[in-house]
Amino acid sequence: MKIFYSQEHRKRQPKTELHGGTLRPPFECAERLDFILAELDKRRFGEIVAPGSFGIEPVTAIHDSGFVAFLETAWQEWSALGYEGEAIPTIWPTRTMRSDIIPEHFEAKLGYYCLANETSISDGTWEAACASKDVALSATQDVLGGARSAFGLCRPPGHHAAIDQYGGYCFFNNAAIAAQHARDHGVERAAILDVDFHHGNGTQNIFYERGDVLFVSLHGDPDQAFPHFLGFADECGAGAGKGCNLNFPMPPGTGFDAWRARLKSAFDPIRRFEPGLVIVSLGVDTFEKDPISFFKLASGDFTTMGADIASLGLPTVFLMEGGYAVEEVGINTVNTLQGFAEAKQVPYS
Ligand code: SP5
Ligand code: ZN
Repeated sequence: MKIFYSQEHRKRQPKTELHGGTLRPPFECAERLDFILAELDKRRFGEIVAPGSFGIEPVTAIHDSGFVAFLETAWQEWSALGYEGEAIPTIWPTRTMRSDIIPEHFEAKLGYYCLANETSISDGTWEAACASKDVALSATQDVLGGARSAFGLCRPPGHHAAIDQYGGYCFFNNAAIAAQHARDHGVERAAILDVDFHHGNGTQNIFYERGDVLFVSLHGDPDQAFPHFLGFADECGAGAGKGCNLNFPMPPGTGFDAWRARLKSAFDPIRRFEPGLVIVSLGVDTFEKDPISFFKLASGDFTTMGADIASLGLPTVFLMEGGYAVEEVGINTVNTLQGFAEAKQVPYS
């Protein structure tokens, strides 16, 4: 399996995350990828490949162009305001105010385009986000070219990024950009299977009214977990997308047996959809020692998960999302990939 990876992610090294009322070093840090690379190297698993350059068009195919333009200059505009810290909004167009005006003032724009303010914008964020979508697109291109699977080692992650909003450590929705790329290159239907602990609100938002991309997400019950305001079981898609959005929220303490039963119950709908490929939003924050999550998966469970995903018999693009138990992120991620790669290949029928 090819592993697509770019050093560019290191350009994003934010210092602050708003957590529990204090600013702390972000859970989503560059070190996460160092542990994944070290584990790949230790097991001699996969071949590291640099991504190609796909330009901005695949991004604007998914995201709002005003949002993309905002991100491109956000750090410079923030810096020009003369503040000491990183860019974090303090005001939003919430329910009691107007959201129909795109503001001129940068502090208002920050609130307009941000959905969760744990995520600060720092120098290099744009460059890292651009490299991350190129990693996702390169992995997808590899599978479109005939590879059984590929891994896009994306950072920053993507599944919380909506059509015109960033947050939850995400700026561009890498999985959505990848799915659209597949659609534009001959794949009639694509499935996105989101196994990150958090609901993929951005991906759901992007494809909610589309019948050509199936979105399936297993996650912590939004009543109890971030992103709190989306990801409930009754969100099934709308219009042409009716029936193409499947949410499986689960309560605190959920272990692998219960989680796996939900995963398997998603396989029939995925097979019936007859996708040309499946994109896995691979977050390993379902791990029992994850510092911000509440599922109880053990490291060995990720191997089984990978093998289960292989049993779908579909061309598969894995894209990195979350996972914050930094020292185990490598083991859990590579267990998933290796579980997939070593599973007995069952032809899709
Ligand atoms: C890609 C991804 O996994 N993003 C996750 C973003 C989560 N951000 C805020 C989490 C707030 C968590 N509060 C948990 C308290 C645990 N004691
Ligand atoms: Zn997550």
